Amino acid sequence: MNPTRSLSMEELRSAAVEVLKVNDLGTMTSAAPNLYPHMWSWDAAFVAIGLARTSVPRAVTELRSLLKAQWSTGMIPHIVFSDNDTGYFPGFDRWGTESAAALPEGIRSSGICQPPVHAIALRHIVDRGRENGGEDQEVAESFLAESFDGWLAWHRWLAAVRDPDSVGLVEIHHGWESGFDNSPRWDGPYSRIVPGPVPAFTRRDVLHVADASERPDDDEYTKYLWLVQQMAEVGFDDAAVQDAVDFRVRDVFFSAILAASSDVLAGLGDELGREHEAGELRAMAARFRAGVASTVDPETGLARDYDVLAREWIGTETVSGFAPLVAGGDPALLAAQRELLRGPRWMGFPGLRFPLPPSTSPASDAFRPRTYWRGPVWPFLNLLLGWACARDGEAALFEILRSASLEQLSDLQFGEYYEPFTGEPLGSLAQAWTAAAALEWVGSYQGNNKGK
Ligand code: 9WN
Repeated sequence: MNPTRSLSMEELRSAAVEVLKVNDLGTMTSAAPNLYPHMWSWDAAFVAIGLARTSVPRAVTELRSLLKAQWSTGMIPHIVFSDNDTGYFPGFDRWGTESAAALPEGIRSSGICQPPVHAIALRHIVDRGRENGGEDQEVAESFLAESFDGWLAWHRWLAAVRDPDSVGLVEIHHGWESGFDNSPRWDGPYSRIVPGPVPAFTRRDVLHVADASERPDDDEYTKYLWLVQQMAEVGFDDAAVQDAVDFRVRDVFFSAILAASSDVLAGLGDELGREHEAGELRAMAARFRAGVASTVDPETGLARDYDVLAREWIGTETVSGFAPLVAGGDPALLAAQRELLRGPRWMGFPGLRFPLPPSTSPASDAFRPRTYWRGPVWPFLNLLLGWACARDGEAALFEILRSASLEQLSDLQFGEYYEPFTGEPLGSLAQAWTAAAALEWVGSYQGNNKGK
């Protein structure tokens, strides 16, 4: 967005605020008004980052609601269901988590998790609180003190339960855990799953998008439900799930987020005088950062996932290959990755509407420009990449991501994902984390330009 058009920036800000209001269910924010009428774990973290730009107390409420749903094991579930039982499939009744021993009393949640972006959101809340001072600062700091142990338990659970052999990579048991549901990353593992009988189902997601081909297909959904069923049969017990489930993959992008977030949580721990735990978190960050770096394919320069059951690397050309940029670490690796990201297979691919990375490289055979995680651009991911650039002092790439994102989002549609060549918003409109990303980009722009 042209910086001189500050009026548009203000318009973008207020439209984004409106979207978060539309999705506001009181103490949680729905991921989207129709398609996703519940709270999703990693969406909630991005939403909290956006909310912190408008109301620190409301941002705190968002994370507090999520943390209330934390299982006694430490896991934070990927969906916390609202009372809207009809809008989304699979709903709480289909998950079978009711009988899971670790589900907290009175909570309705799914039984799997999503990437741990939460400490990064908490850092944003504390920073905004301190900038504003007064009550905002008090609310943010007391939430930090109140919630630190919850986030710590979450990170410990991921490290102990999902990386029992300390390879520095998080094992996931469902494509939904990655948040990249039907990415070509998972085509290999899913192709080997032969689902047993799955009770009949009626999908609702396809009712809420203009074109059903923008979503995963029914065969994909049958496998998604089969995995849920396998986990439900063993009561979502951590050890039993690992033996029972047909999908076991070490997810490099999830691992990178755990590395980055653990460092951030360590910093917050220092502020609370929890040096011992901060040290533990820094060691965790180092372990997962090394795990992520160890997956990089020397030929393509991209990080890879690992299929545990098939014992093979997954080398698809998706944006998750840039996991090292999120994890941080070795300057030479990061410099090479930034060059690749800005190069002709990614942000520099000819004809892109905006220089923003598609979820799958357009140069790959797997690329589908309109289908969900198979090609479209996801705005929240660009915010995450931008955050990592700011952390690493990479002003040039940060600025490209920010100005392109502001341009993209100035259509005021807040699409869930975007067609890379036309810039058309796809999936759901008024998607909460897209609006939150807009608020954060606008806020960071205005914050840097105060008094100019
Ligand atoms: C399943 C809410 C979520 C995101 C995911 C995205 C999509 C759900 C779905 O929507 O997943 O969890 O039903 O398709 O893939 O990243 O958290 O926005």
